[in-house]
Amino acid sequence: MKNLLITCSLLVGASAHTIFQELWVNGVAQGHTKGIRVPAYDGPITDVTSNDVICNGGQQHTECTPQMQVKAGDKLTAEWHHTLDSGSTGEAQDPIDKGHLGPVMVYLAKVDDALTTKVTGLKWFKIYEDGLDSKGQWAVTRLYNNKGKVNFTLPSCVQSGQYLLRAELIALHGAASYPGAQLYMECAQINVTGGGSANPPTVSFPGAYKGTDPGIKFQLFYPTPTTYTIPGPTAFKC
Ligand SMILES: *[C@@H]1O[C@H](CO)[C@@H](O)[C@H](O)[C@H]1NC(C)=O
Ligand SMILES: *[C@@H]1O[C@H](CO)[C@@H](O)[C@H](O)[C@H]1NC(C)=O
Ligand SMILES: [Cu+2]
Repeated sequence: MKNLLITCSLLVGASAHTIFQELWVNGVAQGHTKGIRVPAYDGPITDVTSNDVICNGGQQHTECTPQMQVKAGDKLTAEWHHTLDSGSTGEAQDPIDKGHLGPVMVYLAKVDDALTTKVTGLKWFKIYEDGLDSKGQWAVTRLYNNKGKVNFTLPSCVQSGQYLLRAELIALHGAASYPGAQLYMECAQINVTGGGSANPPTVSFPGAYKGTDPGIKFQLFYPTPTTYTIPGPTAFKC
């Protein structure tokens, strides 16, 4: 790789949180941390007005790998683990502490060059969201039970080209006041082929969330919630 203002070093954080660190395409793993701007530290972002909420701060690629090749309509899987090296340890806090309950979301932003693009100033649209179901189970519990994996579909009508794919999990155990909700997000670099001509409405990061959003300032305990409003726009469908 040449002329990249990024490093390829792998630094491992040590705290009880989580990192999106592997993308699967149609059931095939693309490689651990490959094509994902993984952070050195697994801790959350809590300031929803900060640029850190875009793709987890000024974090580095750990691999100088290029875009992952995906086709519009492909089945994708985002895989989270507690730390970058906890995936095979079987520890109870992998993929995340069970008490870190909340929603899971996926966004896309079209870019000229996914490998080198800056993360500021991009226009994002949501393609997946999962919150609290009618039985009272949270998206994070489903993620935990699926060993960190979340399946979603890349809409078949999105335009071909390069994107950052922002996969996000919000833990609400401290969200009764703001700042308190813990936002965990990383951005994968993808190159989409076989797309359509969709022109979905977009939002900005920061900007898409406010500290007063009912899905950001949220009482997780007493009484046990029965409904939850996922923050951000509704997920785009073709
Ligand atoms: C997710 O997709 C994979 C294949 O891509 C499949 O094996 C797995 O059962 C799916 N998981 C869920 C929870 O649907
Ligand atoms: C993206 O896919 C197109 C079509 O296959 C290909 O021509 C192009 O080289 C790819 N770009 C990158 C950066 O992978
Ligand atoms: Cu945590």
